[in-house]
Amino acid sequence: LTSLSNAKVALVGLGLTGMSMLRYLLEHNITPDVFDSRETPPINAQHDELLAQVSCQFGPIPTKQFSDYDLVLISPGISLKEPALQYANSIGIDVFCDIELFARVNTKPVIAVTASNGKSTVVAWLTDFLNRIGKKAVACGNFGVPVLDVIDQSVDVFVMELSSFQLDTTESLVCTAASVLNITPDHLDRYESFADYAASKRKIYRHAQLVLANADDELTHPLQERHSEDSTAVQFFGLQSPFESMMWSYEPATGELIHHQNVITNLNQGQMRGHHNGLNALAVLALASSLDINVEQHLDKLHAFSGLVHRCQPIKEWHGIRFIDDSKATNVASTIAAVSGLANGKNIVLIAGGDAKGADLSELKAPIEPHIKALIALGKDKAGFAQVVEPNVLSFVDDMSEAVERAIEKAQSGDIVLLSPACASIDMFQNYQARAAAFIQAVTIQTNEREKSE
Ligand code: UMA
Ligand code: ADP
Repeated sequence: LTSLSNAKVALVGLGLTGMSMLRYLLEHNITPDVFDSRETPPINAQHDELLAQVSCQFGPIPTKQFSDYDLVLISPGISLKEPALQYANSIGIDVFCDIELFARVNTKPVIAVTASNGKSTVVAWLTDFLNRIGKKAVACGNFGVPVLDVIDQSVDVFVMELSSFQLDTTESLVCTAASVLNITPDHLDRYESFADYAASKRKIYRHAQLVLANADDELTHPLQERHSEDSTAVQFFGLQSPFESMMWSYEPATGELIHHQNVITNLNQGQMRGHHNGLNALAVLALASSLDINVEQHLDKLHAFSGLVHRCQPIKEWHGIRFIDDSKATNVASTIAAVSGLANGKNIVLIAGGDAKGADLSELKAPIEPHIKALIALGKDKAGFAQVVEPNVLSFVDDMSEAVERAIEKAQSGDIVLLSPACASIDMFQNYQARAAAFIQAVTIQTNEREKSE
């Protein structure tokens, strides 16, 4: 950081990441100028004191704004396509995010995880597992804990969730182990192509001592992005398959978790369900092993994890109908995982929709249609669900309360009412937690009212 003490630094974004960068820079006697492209960014009163120490400029950022800066530190929510950032890049000004700043300063072990789906689950599960073993692990990054907020903590290992937005401007992160769990279309509104999005994810492997890739998903395999071919170990996890170098595998028919050829435990001994969680469990074991832990001695601790809220979480059972909150399913692949993991014949009443972020919703059709009794669509891109099911199975609604009302009408004992939107929530709600809260509230109120009137 000493190299920055005389530098002219701009900081863009006033969210969680922006405020963590600002706090960190001020603590190190670096005073940036602060920008946010919104006219009135949401400012939390607790940050007034920090913001009083810097010059702030809000609203559209002029293209040449950063011409005389040495460094532009950006938040992940702002696109690199923003003209002012494109221009700064084009004239050779450094533009990077908090993860790169962390990488240049950090000296402690890091395990880094990215994916289209399962990042938070694996990060939380691995952190839980390591802590139960007695290692001090801290989950951070896209997980909701900016890395500069925890960088000075005394830890054995940082377990870092990284988004493609963060990886776009991260060059020098050294990791004990790094994994891309899977890659399916997401965030296509921010990338030129799916290939660009995938390449951004694989940047996580650049300086990893151990690369963990998904045997069944070629896009996760390390390619030319790997720098130090010589010293990097590569392991694979995936479904049982004859893939030669696969070390960790999952047998969906039985739930067995296998290391090399040996069954070491069974997913069903714990509380996590669904094939996707079999794969997530393998990733936890493989990544923990990179810390020289003999995971086979601690399998009871793997099974102690009960999952994160809003990921296929049971809410209520009423008249034999199970209500499940999977509000965190913000893309097509996560909804496919939820429906195929939970379905039993044609018993799913699905509530879906929101901002599809440019995704092709018709890709839901083949995997989910056989399981869908009724699909209730809401939100900005609800019309896209006409490509998923036949018109007699589809209803359009305006809000979550109406969606739940319609779902209760359609469901019978033995069915599941599943909120798994395949879309972001931002068009109707503050975030996916608020969307879940609206679902849970509607389910609670409407089932209680029906109960009373019976
Ligand atoms: N924004 C502007 N103008 C600006 C700066 C931001 O319009 O100048 C908008 C963005 O478009 C976005 C919002 O402000 O809609 C928030 O952006 P931000 O970068 O300030 O977000 P933070 O509050 O710093 O939160 C970010 C991650 N959010 C995003 O990448 C959008 C959080 O991940 C992460 O937990 C946090 O940093 C700490 O690392 C959330 C997320 O949705 C959970 N991530 C995406 C995902 O998982 O799919 C990538
Ligand atoms: P992320 O942090 O990548 O968004 P989460 O762990 O929060 O991932 O899970 C998001 C959604 O994806 C949830 O709906 C969850 O049920 C589903 N999911 C979790 N793990 C996987 C996986 N390995 N493959 C596909 N879907 C998954």
